[in-house]
Amino acid sequence: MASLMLFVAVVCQVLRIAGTAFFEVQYPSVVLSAEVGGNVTIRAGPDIGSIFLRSSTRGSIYIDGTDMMIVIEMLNSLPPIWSDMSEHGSLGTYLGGTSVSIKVTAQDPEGNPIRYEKVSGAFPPGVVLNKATGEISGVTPDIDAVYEFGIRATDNHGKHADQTFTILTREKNQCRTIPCKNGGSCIDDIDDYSCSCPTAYGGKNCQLDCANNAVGVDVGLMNIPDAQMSAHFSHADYAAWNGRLKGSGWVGEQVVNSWLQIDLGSVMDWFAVTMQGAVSSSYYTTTYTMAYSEDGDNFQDVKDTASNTLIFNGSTLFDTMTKTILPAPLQARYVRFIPRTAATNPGMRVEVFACPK
Ligand SMILES: [Ca+2]
Ligand SMILES: [Ca+2]
Repeated sequence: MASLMLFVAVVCQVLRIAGTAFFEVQYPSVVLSAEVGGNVTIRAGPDIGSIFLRSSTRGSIYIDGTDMMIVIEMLNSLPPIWSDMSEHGSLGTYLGGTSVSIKVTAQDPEGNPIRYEKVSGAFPPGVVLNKATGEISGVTPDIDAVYEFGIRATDNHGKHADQTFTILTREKNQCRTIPCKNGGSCIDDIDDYSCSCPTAYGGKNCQLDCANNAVGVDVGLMNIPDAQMSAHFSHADYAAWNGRLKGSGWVGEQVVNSWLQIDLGSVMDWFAVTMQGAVSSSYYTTTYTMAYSEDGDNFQDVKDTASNTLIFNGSTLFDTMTKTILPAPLQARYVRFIPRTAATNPGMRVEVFACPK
């Protein structure tokens, strides 16, 4: 206090130069001057000394409402530093369908939290970045590809550092597990495979024996709904949807022009049928022809190699089942049974054997 009193006593003075009033505090190395109606100036320099504005540990120095201590902290903040990654930023090579979890890491010299974001390139499809943790995770795509991308690590002051990474993916050969049965050959595909089946077999893995693969008209299967069964001329008590194998049977009103039709739901490779008479002992079909169509409008008869319409043997009694295998498989969505000869009225219960395409 004594030295301050001395300081005030020694250096305070009011000057008047050219009619302008000044208040000036002088100390040997610093000068503070205030002009009436004008500026306040603190002068320091090599010739006279330095000026220090000091805050305590948690103190603030405000200029126009801005805490200069925070500004200084931001100016002094150093950008994050990426942890030493493998050569060229490679994050590894992965087979298609691999579940990955890789962490990229940067540290902030001041120990502040870091956010991560992709700033260039592309991640493999199905792989994402956790912006808070730097974890790159997902399931790698089933293709041969190189994915290069840049990730930016940013601290709480907006200081950032970028790093480039690469992930290599390799297509997986889905045929290695030999999925195709019955002599089918496997074709590898993206995320998948397909089987090229011998003629008699079908299904995804050629696992279906087409001539014995019932589409499900049978009452024990019911894959074909009633709405996919129709007929031309039906006996009042024996509608088309009764024409299921082991059901009660469809019965036409007359032999000529009657038919029962099954919509398989999609175009299939059609191989065979089974026919049974209706439950009534007087209603069964002894011979019949078949027509087929892919669109439901344009039907053609099942013919032999000489282009003669084939006549098939139906039931010899109302309850017998007769299976007929086509001379060669046909592509059909709609299969029509057309009675030619019958006991009393033509009646039938049917099943269709086919493989999905
Ligand atoms: Ca920092
Ligand atoms: Ca593949």
